[in-house]
Amino acid sequence: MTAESDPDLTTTDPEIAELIQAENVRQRDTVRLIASENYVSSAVLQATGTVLTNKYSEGYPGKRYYEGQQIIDQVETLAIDRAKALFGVEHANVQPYSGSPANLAVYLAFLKPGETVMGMALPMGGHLTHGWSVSATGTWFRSVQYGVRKETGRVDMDEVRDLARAERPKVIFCGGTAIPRTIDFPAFAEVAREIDAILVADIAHIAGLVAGGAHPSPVGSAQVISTTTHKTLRGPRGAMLMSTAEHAKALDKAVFPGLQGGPHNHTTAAIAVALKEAATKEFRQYAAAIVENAKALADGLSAHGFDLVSGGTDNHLLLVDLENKQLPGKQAAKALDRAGIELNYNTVPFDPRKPFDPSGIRLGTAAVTSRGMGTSDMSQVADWIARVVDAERAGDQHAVETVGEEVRDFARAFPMPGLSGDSA
Ligand code: DSN
Repeated sequence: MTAESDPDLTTTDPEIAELIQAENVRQRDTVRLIASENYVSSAVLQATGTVLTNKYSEGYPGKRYYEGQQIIDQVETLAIDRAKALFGVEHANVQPYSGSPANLAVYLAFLKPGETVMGMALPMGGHLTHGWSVSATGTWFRSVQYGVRKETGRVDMDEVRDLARAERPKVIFCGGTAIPRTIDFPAFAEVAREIDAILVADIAHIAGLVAGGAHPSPVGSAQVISTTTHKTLRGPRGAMLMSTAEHAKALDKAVFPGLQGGPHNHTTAAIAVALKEAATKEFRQYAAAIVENAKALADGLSAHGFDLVSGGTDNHLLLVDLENKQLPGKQAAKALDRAGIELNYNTVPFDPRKPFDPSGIRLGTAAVTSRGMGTSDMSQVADWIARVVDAERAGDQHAVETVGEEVRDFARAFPMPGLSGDSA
C-alpha cells in the first residue's frame, strides 16, 4: 500500500465492509437492552477511526519513551482534565484498555499475590475481577466474597462488615455487573476505614449515571474508582482509573509499565470526546431518562407477573428471575433475540441453575434511551417481552416472529446515533 494506492474499505475488503454494514442495520433494527451496551455519538465514532491509531506513546504526558508526542500529549491531557472535572477527582488515568485490565492494575498497585481481596460474588451481581474463583484475581489472590440478602435481593452490609472484620482484606471492591439498586458508597467506606482497607468503587455500569447526577458519586467514599467508558458513560471501548492524589503514583505505575504497553491513543481521544459530551445539560437529561425508562420497564414487566430481583430498580438495570415463568433464562434470551429484543441471560442470586444456563435475564435501558425511546415505549417493550416469553414456552414460533416484525418497524422509527440517514 502507498498513498497513491490506498483504496477504501469497501474496495480493499468488501467482506468486512459488508459485515460492518450488516451490523449497522442489525443495531438500527433491534431494541437493545444489554445493560452494558450503548450507542456512541458520531463524534465519538469519528475520533476512534483516526490516525491516532498509528502512534506509540508509552509513558504519560510529558514523560514518554517515544518521540513525536506533540499532539498525543495534548489529547491525553485533555482526556485526563475532563475526567477530573466531570467526576470531581484528584487523579485520572485514561490508559487502561478495558475494565478487567483496569481492575488488574488495582491489584498490582495495592496487593501482593496471596493477599486478601474482598468483592461481590459474581452470581450475586459482582464482576469476575472482584476475586471470583475462575478469574486470575481469585486464583492469584486470596478472595472473600459477599452477596445479597435472599429476602431483599440487596447487598447485605452486615455480612460485608462481619466478613471484613474476620478476613481483614487489604482491598474491598464495591459495584458490579448485575446490581439493580443504588450502591451505598458511604456504608462501604465505613467498613473499609474500620479495617484500614482501600475501597475501590467499580462504577463501570453506572458511570454515566454518576456523571449525569442520577446516582450518588463514590468520590469522598472510595479512594479508587474504576470504570469502563462504554456503558452508560457512552464512550468508546476503554476504561479509566480515578483516585485521590495519594494513590496516583501507584496506579499509574501499575497501568504502565506494570501491565500495559502503549495506550490506544485513538481510544483516548474518543474518551475525551465522550467526557466532553457527558459534561452537558443534555447528558444529565439522558442520565435521568435512563432511570425513568428502567423504572417504566420494571413496572411493565411486574404488571406481566415477572419476578424482579430486589423488586425493581434504582438505576439502568433490571434482573429478572424467570423461574415463575417456567422458562430458562437462556431460552428466553434466545427467543427474544429472534424477536429483535437483545439482552443477556444471567444468573440470579441463589440461582439453582448453572451460569451457562441460568434462571434469569438482565436488561438495561441506556441504549434505548440513547435512541430516544421514552417511558411509554418501555411499557410497549415489556408487553413484547411478555408475549415472546409466553410464546416460547408454548412453542409458538409464529408468535415470536410476529413480535419480531413489530419490533423492527418500531425500532426503525428511532434514529440511531452514529449512523447517518443513508448509511443503512
Ligand atoms: N461484560 C460486562 C457486562 O456485561 O456487564 C462486564 O464486564
